[in-house]
Amino acid sequence: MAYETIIVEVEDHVCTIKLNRPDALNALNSHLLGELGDALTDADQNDKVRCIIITGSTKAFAAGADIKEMSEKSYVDMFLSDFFGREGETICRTRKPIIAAVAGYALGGGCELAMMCDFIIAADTAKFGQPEINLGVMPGLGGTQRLTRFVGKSKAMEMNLTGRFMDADEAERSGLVSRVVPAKTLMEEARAAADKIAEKSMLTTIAVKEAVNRAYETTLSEGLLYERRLFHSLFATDDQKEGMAAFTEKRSAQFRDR
Ligand code: CO8
Repeated sequence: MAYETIIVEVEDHVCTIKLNRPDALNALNSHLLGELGDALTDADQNDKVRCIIITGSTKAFAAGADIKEMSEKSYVDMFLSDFFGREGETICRTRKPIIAAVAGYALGGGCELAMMCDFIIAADTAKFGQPEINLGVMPGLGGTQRLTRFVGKSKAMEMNLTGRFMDADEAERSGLVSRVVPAKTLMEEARAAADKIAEKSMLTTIAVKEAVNRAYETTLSEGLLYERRLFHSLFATDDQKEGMAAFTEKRSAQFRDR
């Protein structure tokens, strides 16, 4: 499909989606988020794709929701259109793993988009922030909720109340990103992680993603039970037999998603 605000490439088993509004530092407007949702839905339905990477440019992953698109909207416009509600849900409904490869600014909706992905690999140039307060608004896609779960109340509160940016090292120390890599190797590192994920059984990949995400939605005892039941269910699969046989026979497993 031809897109105007993103570039989508499927190579081997990895779908890379590059946000592409360079003149606006990849600001997220309705058109871009609509295209991103379509691309994620396609990737989820494409049997060839086993992992997805979302990235931006070297200067900006995304500098937030598009302020120019929002500035003249009224409360009624925002409420009746449920502004960005559906788009956010489409991203979070994606079943295949999504890696955010972040260089430069990930601000406002950009930081929130990165947090909707399954994990974030940051370039050493990355800067995260929720500067909405400077615009007389507040986050609307998870900046007060997901950020608090990632980095704890104190840092989330400070970032949201002051608009202070967090650099890549602080983001790694605080648990916002899984690791920091030199900017020039960002895509290589993200691709290597995606290739590793692509080797696994899709059955286990999706089960792991669902179980980790469940940790944010439920109590520990319910989460542990959910995890254990999923673990038990994997013994109904050929891939469990293959994975354990391959270990015993000292060879690589050949998973078939069955
Ligand atoms: N929206 C629209 N345009 C933008 C945005 C943005 N968020 N960010 C940058 N741009 C544009 C600039 O207007 C400029 O365009 P032009 O040349 O036509 O004036 C171009 O990108 C380059 O930007 P700068 O010249 O400002 O570049 P600098 O390197 O000087 O500064 C910054 C980079 C620091 C990133 C600066 O651009 C900036 O502060 N941007 C805004 C950051 C921000 O406030 N983000 C939060 C936006 S609000 C939000 O995300 C809410 C999300 C919740 C929505 C959910 C609803 C339910």
